[in-house]
Amino acid sequence: PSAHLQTYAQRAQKHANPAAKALLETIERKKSNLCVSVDVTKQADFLRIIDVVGPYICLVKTHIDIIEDFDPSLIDRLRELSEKHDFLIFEDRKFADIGNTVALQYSSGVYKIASWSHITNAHPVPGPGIISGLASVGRPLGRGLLLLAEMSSKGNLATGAYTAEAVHMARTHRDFVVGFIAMRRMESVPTPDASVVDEDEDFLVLTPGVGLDVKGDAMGQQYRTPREVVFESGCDVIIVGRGIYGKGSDAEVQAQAERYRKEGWAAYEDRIST
Ligand code: BMP
Repeated sequence: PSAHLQTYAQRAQKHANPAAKALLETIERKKSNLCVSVDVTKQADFLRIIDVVGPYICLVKTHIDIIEDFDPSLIDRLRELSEKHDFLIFEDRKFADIGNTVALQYSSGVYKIASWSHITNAHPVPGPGIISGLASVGRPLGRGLLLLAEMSSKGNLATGAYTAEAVHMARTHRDFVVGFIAMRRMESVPTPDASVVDEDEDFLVLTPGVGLDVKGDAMGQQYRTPREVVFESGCDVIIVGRGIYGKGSDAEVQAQAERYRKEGWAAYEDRIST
């Protein structure tokens, strides 16, 4: 059966990439396909929110470059939280340059992303060299890469032939590309070279633009519910930002994390039982 009709545990057993395998195992162990995106600008808020939502998530998504008071000890604290609460880390860096440049951006600079982020992502726009560059750094460390095959925002250009080329690039680099940022499953996307299609492919689909209470924001973001994303569209992980961390008190943030975890998991259980 197609990957999305198997359990996360079954998929974990077969997955060759260590980061993807660990994520699938974590999802199963915690019964959570929820990734919280913690888009705040102060270290203290960042760490407090992650400590509150930690028990309910499989993955935390960061934009490390928006932290104003960043210093390298933040990464140690983040790592401690990831061990305390048993979740993986996804730096949403959206690399988008030639291979040589992204290899440097991934390994070096202030953030040294490859040294702490299990998963990161890239726009396919530069072509396959971006994967080679990132893989040269990430593969020896057991990291995984997601390609942005689609986006959640209104009017985005990642559609049609662009999405198909992204899927093709992933299919020809399965040792490092573990999945997609996308709004639906990609198995049925036809690629320019049918010979690279593998009936057993298992790309993880992580999906932002998830919200239960509002349909969008003032800058083009569009939200769907966990049920639409996981049950109807077959995606694997829901990514929720403001719907969780934007709710004020710690108690409310915790309640929202539990609410999204429950919704996402129920949608998955219904999916695999149909
Ligand atoms: P929110 O749930 O608050 O709208 O946040 C969504 C998060 O997902 C943001 O961190 C954003 O950068 C990211 N994201 C997105 O919204 N749409 C995409 O297509 C790709 C993203 O990475």
